[in-house]
Amino acid sequence: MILVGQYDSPFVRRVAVTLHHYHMPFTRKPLSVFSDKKAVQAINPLLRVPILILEDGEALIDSNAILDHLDHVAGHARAMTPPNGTERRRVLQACAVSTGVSDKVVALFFERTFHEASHISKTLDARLSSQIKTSLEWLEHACGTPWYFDNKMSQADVTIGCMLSHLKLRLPEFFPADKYQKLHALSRHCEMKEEFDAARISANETVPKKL
Ligand SMILES: N[C@@H](CCC(=O)N[C@@H](CS)C(=O)NCC(=O)O)C(=O)O
Repeated sequence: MILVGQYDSPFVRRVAVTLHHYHMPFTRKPLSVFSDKKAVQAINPLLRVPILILEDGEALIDSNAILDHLDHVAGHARAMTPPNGTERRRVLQACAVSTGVSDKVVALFFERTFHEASHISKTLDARLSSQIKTSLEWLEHACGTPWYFDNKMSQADVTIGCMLSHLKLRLPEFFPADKYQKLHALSRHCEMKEEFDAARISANETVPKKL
């Protein structure tokens, strides 16, 4: 399998961490949605990553659809998203809020990076900022220890861990050291795991200053 995308994307990284956790071999093509536009769009019309190219050449897009496939291949006993019931709903809801935060962080970072200061929409900036803040508070409130749902690592941990490392990279002011103590502890716990370490962002995986 080939995973397309850079690890500064929380969506690409959640797929990579999951692949490592399941010990599924893959190679990576760290294409950029900016500097490798043509190559990415040739595989995904949305010009987005992650893309996972399967052994037979089929290209899967969207991290949720990719993880659904990987869980299926891993089987119920190993899948990090429970197969059904309350447990499944809880994990999927935590993932939905967490990937939603990442969507808002990407949108706000793009708004601030790709517009001249005078062209940044103050109302949009305030809306995105409030969505990020209230969602982080929601996640902090429900966060357990050592894992999000107490004793068992799940896809919620992978997704929240990747969301937090991306947030710290792009908009660190939203995640101060003296707030969100449970999420800080979860982030540290995740980043110490082998599968997170194997999907570390390298210095050349960046976003250009201009579009
Ligand atoms: N819902 C998608 C979101 C993927 C996403 O937003 N990827 C970003 C990278 S962080 C991207 O490729 N953005 C380029 C663009 O949309 O122009 C997923 O879960 O895979």
